[in-house]
Amino acid sequence: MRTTLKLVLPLIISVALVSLLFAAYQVRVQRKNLRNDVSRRAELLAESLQEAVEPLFEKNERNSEKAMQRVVDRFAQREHMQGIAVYESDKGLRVMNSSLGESFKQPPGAMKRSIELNAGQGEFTQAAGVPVFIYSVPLTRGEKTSGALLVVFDTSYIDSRVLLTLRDALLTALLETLLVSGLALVLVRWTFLNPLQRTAKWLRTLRAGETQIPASLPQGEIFDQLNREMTHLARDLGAARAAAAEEAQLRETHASVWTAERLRISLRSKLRGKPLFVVSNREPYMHVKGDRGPEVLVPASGLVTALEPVLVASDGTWVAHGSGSADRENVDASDRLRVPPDLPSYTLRRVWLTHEEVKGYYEGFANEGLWPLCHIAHTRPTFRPEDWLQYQQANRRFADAVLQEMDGVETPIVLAQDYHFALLPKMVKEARPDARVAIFWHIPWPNPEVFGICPWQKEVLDGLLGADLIGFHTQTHCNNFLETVDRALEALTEWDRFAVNRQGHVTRVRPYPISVAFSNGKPLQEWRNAGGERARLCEELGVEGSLLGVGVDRVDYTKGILERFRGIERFIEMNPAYRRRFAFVQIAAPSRTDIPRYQQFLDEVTAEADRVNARFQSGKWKPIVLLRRHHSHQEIGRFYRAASLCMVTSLHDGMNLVAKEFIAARDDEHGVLILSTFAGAALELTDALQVNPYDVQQVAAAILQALEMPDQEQAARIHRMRTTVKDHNVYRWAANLLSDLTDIRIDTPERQENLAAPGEESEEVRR
Ligand code: ADQ
Repeated sequence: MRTTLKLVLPLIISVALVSLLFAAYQVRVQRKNLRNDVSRRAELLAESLQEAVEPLFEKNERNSEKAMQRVVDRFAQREHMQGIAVYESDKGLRVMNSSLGESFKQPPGAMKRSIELNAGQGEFTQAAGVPVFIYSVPLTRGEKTSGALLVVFDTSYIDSRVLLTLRDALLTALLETLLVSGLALVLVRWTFLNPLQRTAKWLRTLRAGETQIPASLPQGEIFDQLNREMTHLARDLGAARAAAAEEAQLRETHASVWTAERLRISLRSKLRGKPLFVVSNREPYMHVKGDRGPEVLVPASGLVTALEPVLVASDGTWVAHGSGSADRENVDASDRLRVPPDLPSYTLRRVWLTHEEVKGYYEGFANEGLWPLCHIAHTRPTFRPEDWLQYQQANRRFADAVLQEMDGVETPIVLAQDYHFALLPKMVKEARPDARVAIFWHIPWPNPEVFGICPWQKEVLDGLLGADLIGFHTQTHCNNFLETVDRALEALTEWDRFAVNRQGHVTRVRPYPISVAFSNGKPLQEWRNAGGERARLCEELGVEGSLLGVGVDRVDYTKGILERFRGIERFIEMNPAYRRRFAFVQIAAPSRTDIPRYQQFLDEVTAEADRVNARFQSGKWKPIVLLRRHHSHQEIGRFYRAASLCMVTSLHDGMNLVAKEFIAARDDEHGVLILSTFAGAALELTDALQVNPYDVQQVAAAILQALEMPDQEQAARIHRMRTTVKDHNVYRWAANLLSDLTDIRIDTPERQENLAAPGEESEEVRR
């Protein structure tokens, strides 16, 4: 209360002062008006009496005195009137009303002045202690002013009226002050103090270790800003605490787990103050037009999680396609902006592409050509000369942007991402031979016969070999690449150190299995038990079933979604006891929908789910629940944690992060992973139930095995897989890749560097 009073005291004083000033003004105006009124009335009366009295005064006779007395007596009856008197200038008083009293026997000053000036004269004065107004008009006899007529008004009523007004005005001022102050007190408490107290309470709980952001934060322009900052602060504090706890725990267990912090510190010393340049098609932060101005979208990406700590530590630059609808309005004149928006720490350089370029380079050559070519999923690649032209042009555009960004930086470090940039390493290296350039290929590399289908395989290989280091997920992909180079190009393939030597330039080829950020600390979201979560999810979806399975994919023909549905169909067919008990939720994000094959595949997936459901559906139960939309990571996390099994049945996959995300999410050590042997992840996650997705019988059997697996076995398998994913998380991936890149000797490429042997890690990363 005291704080509130302190806050509103200046307001109370101001309101009181203004009210008092207004009261004083009112009183002044009233006094003036009443005085004007009485003087006007006196003047009018005196002038009309002057006309009546002057003839009698002129006669100067005894009986005229009586007549004058009658006139003054008759007129003296008016309101507030004290009386009338007539004076002779040399003889003094001639007639007056008795009410005037002794003090008027002597002529007052006003009378003398009116005779001297021969004009009406008035004054406010006191007579016998009573306030009066006197007005005097001259009386003439012949041509000479010889006397005066005096009108006297009692003005004590003016003071009493003014006093009354003053009292009312003071009362009003007091009431106003009380009302305004009361309202101000309530408003301040309501709109400021209470929300501030709630925020302060939250800060206290935050200090005590609670990282949860309260559901109802104070709203409003000021608070929105405050909330934004506080929320960031809470998140940062939570992350810092989790990192510290994780570090402490790791030290305790002597584990060599990589964390964002360890990566940041390690790479900072490796980069020796040099910035890192990352090139990818997709940007880490995208601006889109929203109803209330531009909004920032953060596409969920493991890559951002892994590379951001290094970019922040090195104040690096990320070059990417500006594909957001409000991207152009949110860059400076050099197409740059600082990110992350909450705490700008590195540069995002946006590259603009025309509609034709996007169609040819991204949709055409990359996604209709290289994607199906590299995945053995029996969708024919399409190679169009015009797409190839656009691919070259787009690579040139990105290369120019990187070159511009690294102008003035000595021996810069560049990491390009994926099959969109096969030509960029050579373009960069030709212009900047001092640069260390790596490219990470996120999809499989097929055998030489398959890659030979690409009409421009030589140019693609030539572009890639401009890099000093090429990374794949698995050793098999590395081997396929080296064999392809062996067959297609005139180059020295050094199988002993997994490198290609072309006219003195050495390209190392290494496997770096990508992963997820495995959080060791306390989960930010309160853990809810799987059973409860499952019941809630089923209710939200309107699904019947006590056992849930989950699949999470972009709707892509490489992910084996149709084969998965057929496996579920066979399982239900063979195990009727699971009808109405087991439901499979397929989270399916439509992807690349501008490409006809993808539109067609989305229809196929929908039709297949409908077909299987139509066979078995009964009441509220159906075997497949297809959710055709992008889900947030939080939403997906709920399904991961509630499911009894997760199915990854890719026909071919570089790695597959869904498999690792599922394992990372299950800190209850429950749940079974069914994993395709054709996903890169199968090499590491050997405790998954591995299946050939084309073998419908095997898939159905794996589902049964998963649902009937004893808890103990589930726990043992998932525990081992969690250890693997925790040790080989995405930070380790970045550490391995970037530390190998920084270890490369540019000046003497022929000399054997300190690089770890293929498939092994450097001593420093292993530690
Ligand atoms: P992708 O082919 O996209 O990646 P994947 O590794 O499974 O495949 O990663 C997909 C990511 O998207 C996961 O993080 C997943 O959670 C998310 N996702 C999938 N469906 C979603 C949905 N419906 N809503 C929201 N998010 C969804 C390529 C290669 C992979 C390789 C990665 C990383 O094809 O083999 O593992 O790059 O290198």
